[in-house]
Amino acid sequence: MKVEDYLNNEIERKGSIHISLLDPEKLNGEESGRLAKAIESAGSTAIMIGGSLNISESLMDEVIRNIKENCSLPVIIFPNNVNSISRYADAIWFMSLLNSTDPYFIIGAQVQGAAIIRRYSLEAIPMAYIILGDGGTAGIIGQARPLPPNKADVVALYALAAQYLGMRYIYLEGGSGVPEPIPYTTVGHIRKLVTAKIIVGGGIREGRQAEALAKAGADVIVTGTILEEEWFEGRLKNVVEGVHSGGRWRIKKG
Ligand code: 1GP
Repeated sequence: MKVEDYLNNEIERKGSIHISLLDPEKLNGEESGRLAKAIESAGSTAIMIGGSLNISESLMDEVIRNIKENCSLPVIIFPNNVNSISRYADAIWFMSLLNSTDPYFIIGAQVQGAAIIRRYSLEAIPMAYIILGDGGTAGIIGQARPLPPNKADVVALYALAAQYLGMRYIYLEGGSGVPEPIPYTTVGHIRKLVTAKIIVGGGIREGRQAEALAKAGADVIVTGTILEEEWFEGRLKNVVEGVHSGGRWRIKKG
């Protein structure tokens, strides 16, 4: 089954799903295998691989091969550039950083990456990437002009434009490791306007935050930084439970 169909089915079944993000720069092969097992047992639906700094294709290859040996979840590349494309992944977010000031991150890297994706027969899932607030390292590297997280009406128009351009997933990025996630009220406002799937990530550390974002309309919640803590398993489970509880609420509400 295609990864996009799998994600859509899981969203339909659970209301909202959780995806864990691993940054290859911070891992070696052995660690990534151990983390992948823990991620699967915590209830994540998929694993995303990517980071903003020091990524190479060989590093991506090594980490993805280890993950695939240790768990059965699909692996989706979350690219920062063309050097993130590995033949061993199941799919790649084919993403455009819509609020970048540099055309390279809107369409330039995509033109270069398209040939590689075709050569590796990777499934490309079209996704709009919109950076809000601080934006973390992704905002700096991607030359983003960050959108204020409380300006829901402006963010919503970016999301609507993305949907009209045919993007089926819209990622609202608050920035990895930021102190607070984006406001759930902003997610709720965008939910009313678009039917495309909404992904929310950046600064989510607690089940209650994940639950509020899912209830507001996030189809996918992504967390990465919590995996870097020594005893992360409890916190990860708590976040996944929050996502699924918010998802059940969405299904009930209809
Ligand atoms: C970063 O949104 C993701 O791209 C995850 O953020 O590392 O803060 O969980 P965290």
